[in-house]
Formats: sequence, structure tokens, C-alpha cells
Amino acid sequence: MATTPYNPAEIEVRVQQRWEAGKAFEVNEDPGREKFYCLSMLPYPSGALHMGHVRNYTIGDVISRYHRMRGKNVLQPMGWDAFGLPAENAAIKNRTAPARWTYANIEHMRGQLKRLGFAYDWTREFATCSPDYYRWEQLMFTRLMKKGLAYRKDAEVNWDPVDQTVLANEQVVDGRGWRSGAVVQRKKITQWFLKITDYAEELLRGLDELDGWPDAVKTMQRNWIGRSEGCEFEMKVCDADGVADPRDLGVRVFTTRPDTSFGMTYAVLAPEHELVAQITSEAEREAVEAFVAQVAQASEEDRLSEEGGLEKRGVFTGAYLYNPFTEKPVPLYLADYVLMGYGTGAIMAVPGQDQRDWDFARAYGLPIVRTVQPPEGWEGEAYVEDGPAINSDWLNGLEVTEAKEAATAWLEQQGIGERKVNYRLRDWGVSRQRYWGCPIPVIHCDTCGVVPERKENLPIELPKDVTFDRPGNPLDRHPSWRDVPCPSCGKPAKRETDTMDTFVDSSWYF
Ligand code: ANZ
Ligand code: ZN
Repeated sequence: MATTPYNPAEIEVRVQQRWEAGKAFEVNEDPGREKFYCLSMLPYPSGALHMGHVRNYTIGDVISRYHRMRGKNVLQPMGWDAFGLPAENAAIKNRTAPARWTYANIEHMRGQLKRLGFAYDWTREFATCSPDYYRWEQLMFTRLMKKGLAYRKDAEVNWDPVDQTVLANEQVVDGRGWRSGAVVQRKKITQWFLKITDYAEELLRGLDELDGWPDAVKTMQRNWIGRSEGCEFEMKVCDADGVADPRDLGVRVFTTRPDTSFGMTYAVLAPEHELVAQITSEAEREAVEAFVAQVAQASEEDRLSEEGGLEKRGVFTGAYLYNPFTEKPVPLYLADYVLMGYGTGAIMAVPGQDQRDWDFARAYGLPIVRTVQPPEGWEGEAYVEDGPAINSDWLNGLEVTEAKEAATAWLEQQGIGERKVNYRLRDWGVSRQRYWGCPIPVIHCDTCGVVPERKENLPIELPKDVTFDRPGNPLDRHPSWRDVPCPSCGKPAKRETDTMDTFVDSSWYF
């Protein structure tokens, strides 16, 4: 039997030409046929395909071809997730425009995808860096803004004090700026956020309706959203004898364990808490300021690490909070393990039932009072499981669930607290202080404030005449792009120079 050797260079080229000539994979609407849409995550035009691309796009292609063979009208498009930092880095290195680098890569990678023979409808190809695409993203942004779902607040960035510029995490190498070598600082600037936390509950409920997803993935999503039921209540600032501060200051704490309140032996503010300066006593001020400065230098990773990346984990403020349950004062500390971005940025600490509090109490010589009875023979440290309440006056004997309910009801009755649901999920910071991204279509006017661009002026295109000979965002120093009339009053105003995170581009192309 004669065998024909398989010669891809000859056979595949011939077949692919036939597909192209016959528009084999172009699709038009056809109400008479069942539809099938197959979209694989679009590639980033890095320069060349890698084996991960081949694997991934082969899977989508097999599914598409299967459904096409079953007679369905199959749409399998392809495009490019094309904004992002590597284009800017290449621009700096090769002295070429980010757009040129990006489109040259797309050209090359498109050729590779075609040679692999994937059944794409190439007439529908698009790139997220093209104004035809990002005009819609800008329109969505202005609409989110009008609904209060895109808003501004201060957030930390990596700041290079020598280059005077914001750095992406990738540009910080061993705590130093990749170009200047200077020690990177944390700095607060005003940035744009999308209010995804408004949808936390909806996202959580949506997970229950997801069929065919692995439980591990759903659990990961649930933990990411991190729904947490507890209560928030206020404690008055006082002195060591429990005498209320004459300024009538109060601190709100969030706890999931109000049942353990009788075991609160100290309380903690996040070092960034707004009350720190006011409540700190003169005797402790120097130590407190040194601690706050030290924490400001540390990364979140260091702060949350078990060992504590810092020399010192906390400091006494000289102030006390009045525990309404025991009617006694507890010392108020600052500690790195309490984060400003969660709950109220302040906690009641219960070493008997919380391991982090236990470790801290041990290190700082603070008292430990158990308020849940551990099982007999218990030799561990903090006891976090269920059991009857002890050392808790009128809560004694109640199981955790009942005791929580009773303590919460009491706080509500007293008018000092209420039930509260918190989420780990944060609002999404979408501002990037970079050129190669979708411009945020907003104008800053001295008279009108922050104004969304008018629909008829969209898209706000990136200027092409920019240089990367200096560090930082070229949009900030472009001579004319920034200066525009205010869409509302017409007076001279300035464009926003932040662009959007590339994950915004890839959040809606489906
Ligand atoms: C007292 C207490 C006693 C707590 C106890 C726990 C156990 P989740 O489940 O993640 O919501 N907490 C609150 N705000 C915090 C912040 N900004 N930074 C660090 N820790 C914070 O955890 C809620 C618990 O984490 C809260 O309940 C509080 O400690 C702490 F036996 O209050 B708990
Ligand atoms: Zn104006």
C-alpha cells in the first residue's frame, strides 16, 4: 500500500487558501439556524504565540468545528487585548511608538494563528487599543460616572522619588524603582474606582446559579467576595480611670464576635486611622509617629505576613476606650495587623478567642480573659471554636450563636451599635498613570469640578505624538492634548490623564 507523506507546508497552505477564498468561517445572521458563539480569551500581542496559546485556541476551535458540523451557525471571532505596560516598555527600549510595536506584533501573531488553521471569522477582528473599540468603553465610563458607580478617592501608589513618577508593581524591583534605583515610597493620590461592592450580594447569589463550574472555583470566588456578618458599635475614648475624653470622641469597631466582648482586653486602630493624631497622648506621640511612619513604608504583604515583616507590630497610644460591657477602660493600641480598608479600621481585641490578638497580647504583656469555655484538657492558645460563654456576666452559659444574638440585641437597645454585613471585596481601582491605555473621558474644570466628556466628543483618542525620553506619563506633559474647554461651561479646563486598567478593556468584549 502506498502512503502519501503528510506535507503540512504544501497541504495546509492549499486548504487554508481554499477556506479563505470560500469565506468558510465568515458568519451572517440566519434566523433559521441555531446559533453558537465561541469566544476564547483574546491574546495579548506580546510578539509571538506560545504553546499556551496553541493549546487554548485549539480547544475553542475543536468545540466550534464540532458545532458547525452539527449544523449550527457558529460565530468564533478573534481579537487582541492590546493595551498595557509591555508596549510602553518596548517603546522606551526600542524608541518606537507603543502603537507601532503593538500593531507589528498583531500582524505577526495573526499570521501564526492563520497558519494554525483556526476557524475564525477574521472579518470581525478587532483590537482593544483601537478607538472604534474603546469609544464604547468611554461611553460606559461616563454612564457609570453619572450613576455614581465610577468615582474618585485617594489610594496608594508606588512613587519613585527620583523619577517623580508612579510605578507599576512590575517596575518595582526589590523595593527600588527599575530605572532610578531609588527606594520606592508609598504615596496617596486621587484615583478612579468602579463601585463593584454595590454588587457583592448579587455576585454571591449568581454563584449559586452557575452550573457546571468546579466547586473549588466557586469557593474561591465566595472567599474573594468574603461576606461577613457581625456588628458595628461605638466605644468612647477615655483615660486610664475611665473618665470620658472632654472632646467626646468615639471609635467604631466591627466585630463578628460580639459575644466575646467581655474578653476585650485592649483595642486597636489601624495606623492610618483618622483619629490617631487626636487621641495620642503627648507622652506617646514620638513613638506613635515613628510607628506610623514605619508602617507607611511597609507593603501590605509585609503587614499581613504571619511573622510580621516589621520590627515592631504595634504601639500604645496613651488613650483608652470604654468597654460598655465590662464598664472598664481598655488600652488603645495601633497595630500593623489592623487594616484601614476593612470594616471601620478599628477592632476590639479578644486574645482569648482570636489568635492574632493572642500573639499580640503575649508580645505586649496584655491580659487574656477567656470568654468561651474550651473543651476539657485544652492546652492550645486562642480558642476559636464553639462552647458556652464564661466570664461574661449576663451572657454566661449561652452558646456562641445565642450569645452573639443577645450581645447584638443589647448593643442595639443601648443605641450604641447595630448589625452589619461586611465584604472583603473592594471597589476596583481602575486608574493607571500610564499612556498606553484607554483614556478616562473626564475633564477637570476649576468651576464645574469633574465633568464627563460629552457623548458626541467620544472617542477621546490617545495622541500619537508622544515621547518616552523621560519617565512618567507622557499625557501629563503633552502640550495641547491636555488643554480643552470644559464641556459644561466652556472655560479652559484640563483632561484627565489617567488611563484605564487593561482589565477594563477585557471585561466587556464578550
Ligand atoms: C473581636 C473578635 C473576637 C474578632 C474573636 C474575631 C474573633 P472577618 O471574618 O474577616 O470579617 N477585624 C475587623 N476589622 C479588621 C481590620 N480592619 N483589620 C484587621 N482585622 C479586623 O473578620 C472580622 C474580625 O476581624 C472582627 O471580629 C475583628 O476581630 C477583626 F474571638 O472582633 B473580631
Ligand atoms: Zn466648567
